[in-house]
Amino acid sequence: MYKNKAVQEWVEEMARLTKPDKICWLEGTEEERQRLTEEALATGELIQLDQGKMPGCVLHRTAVNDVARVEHLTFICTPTREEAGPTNNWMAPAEAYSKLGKIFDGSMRGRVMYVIPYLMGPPGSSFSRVGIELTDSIYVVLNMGIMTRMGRVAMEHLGDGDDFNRGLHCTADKDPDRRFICHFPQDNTIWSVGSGYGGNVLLGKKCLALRIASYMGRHEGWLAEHMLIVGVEDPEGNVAYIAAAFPSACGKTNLALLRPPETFPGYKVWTVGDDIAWMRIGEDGRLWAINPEAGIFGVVPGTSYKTNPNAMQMIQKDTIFTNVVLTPEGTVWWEGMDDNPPKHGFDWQGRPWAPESGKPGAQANSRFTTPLRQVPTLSPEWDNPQGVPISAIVFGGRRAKVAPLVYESFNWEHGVYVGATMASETTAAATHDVGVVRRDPMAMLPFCGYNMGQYFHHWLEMGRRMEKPPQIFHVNWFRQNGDGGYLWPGYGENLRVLKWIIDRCRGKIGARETPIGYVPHANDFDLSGLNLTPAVIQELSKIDREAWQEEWRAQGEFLKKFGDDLPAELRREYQSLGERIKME
Ligand code: GTP
Ligand code: SPV
Ligand code: MN
Repeated sequence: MYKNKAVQEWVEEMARLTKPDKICWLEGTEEERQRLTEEALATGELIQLDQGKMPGCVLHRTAVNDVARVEHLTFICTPTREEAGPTNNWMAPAEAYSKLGKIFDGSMRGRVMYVIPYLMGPPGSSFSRVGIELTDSIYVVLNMGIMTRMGRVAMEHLGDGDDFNRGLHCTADKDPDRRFICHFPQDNTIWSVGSGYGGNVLLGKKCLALRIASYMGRHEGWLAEHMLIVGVEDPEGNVAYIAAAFPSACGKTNLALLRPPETFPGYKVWTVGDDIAWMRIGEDGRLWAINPEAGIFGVVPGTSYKTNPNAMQMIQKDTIFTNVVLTPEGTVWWEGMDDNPPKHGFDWQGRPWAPESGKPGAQANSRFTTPLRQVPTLSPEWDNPQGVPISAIVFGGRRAKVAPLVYESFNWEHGVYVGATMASETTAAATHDVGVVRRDPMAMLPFCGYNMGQYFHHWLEMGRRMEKPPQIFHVNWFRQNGDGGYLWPGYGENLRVLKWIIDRCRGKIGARETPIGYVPHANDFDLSGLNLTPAVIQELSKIDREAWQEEWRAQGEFLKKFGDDLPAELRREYQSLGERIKME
């Protein structure tokens, strides 16, 4: 149906391998979406929710052993191990094609192969990239239809060229022993088999827009980052854009959809993106960013009218829920939604469930998929082909201790060091132990498609090429008191921190110099209307020298991994930090 020869030939080749009964080319129309939804409802792949209360909403349950990204089964397949670097799993391309080829062989027998053309980024933008994903899963098709610009629009962007990502996915038997997510950056190719979950299978997202795109960015002089993009408008109408990298399930969607507290009249927050930013240097010497996605694949637990009213509003219609509780009324529920769980219902596995059981009803990494156009705070600039100019880059993570609420780096090189050494407690977004502190440079540890030492070089180089680089900050919403409670109220109140960051970028206020960076003067930080005791404020902003010496040693251990690939600038930053935090 589409005339592009390169696409046709590749689809035929993949069909010879996977041997589907039928090939279905997708156009991205509403009629097509409805037809596929009905098919999936008929087979039980989707469950319809109450269409009066939640029009267009459906529920999907994944296999019990298939609920998150699988970092240990994710590979970068470059000709040499060196190119993948010390933080990635590596497999030689020939070995990967042969190993996965055997699993793919005949894997779509009796099934339909859907051909999903999709565009990452606004049509006509020089930022944008085309991918074609082949899959046997309607759940994947419907999610890609929300998360990307899918169908004819992508083929039109591609024209008769052959510059498209070749993505092959088959759900197969979901056997974790035969599950692999392989990336071939040199071939602009992704092969994913044995999973039906999120980041493993929606190939436009982590696989293309981060792993493959970061490799492209390195060669073409731009950045593909695990960052939200948000605009903050002050009462005078000035908008400043911030890009922020937090690891998975550490608050990007929430910050991107932030609703200002009542004590901030006149402030508006504009959502551009909640997970991924592609950034280029503009002719004006500034950094410009687009969101390549068209939807939100958001963490469900903890989402409520209190924490994230914008998200609650937008997921009442045309949303796919994955692994949440089904109530007897045909609606959904999850831990942290409200204090009124249904008396009984069905848990994420479809088993009868009651809150008294004491067991969670929703999976810890349950998700919603919603089109960006339903975001109440969507920025009018969200699909501007030029992107938006970034004033500040913010790194952050979950740290019960050590990292203060906010600090600013001394300059770009120091900021790159802060990003390269950032750490966070692990979450349920990937299959591994939860709550363990690990280094996660720029929140890209699981997503950098090449040698991370070279990635640090690339960041430093981008800084040198910019006349007006963004200022770089670090935040931590998750510092805890002795009882495991959070010291900082978070969510909407995070605007107070963003305001300080923007005031710093505009040169409106000074700051106090500490060994780790600049921190707010008490008078410059608006805490009006917050019920925080001076002791809590002090604890939130405390920089404990002993804890920081330990932190510095841990950073040094981590940086050793990169050997000669570690840039000299970061070695110097490490030494200077060591000097600054020495006890008198
Ligand atoms: P990914 O989609 O996995 O990349 O996650 P994300 O970075 O977008 O995280 P998200 O905003 O979905 O938040 C993850 C979890 O952290 C949710 O349970 C949120 O309720 C919680 N969270 C987000 N922001 C805050 C905050 O400021 N304070 C506290 N205490 N929790 C937060
Ligand atoms: C993340 O884990 O960072 C996500 C969810 O955004 S997934 O799409 O599964 O990667
Ligand atoms: Mn993410």
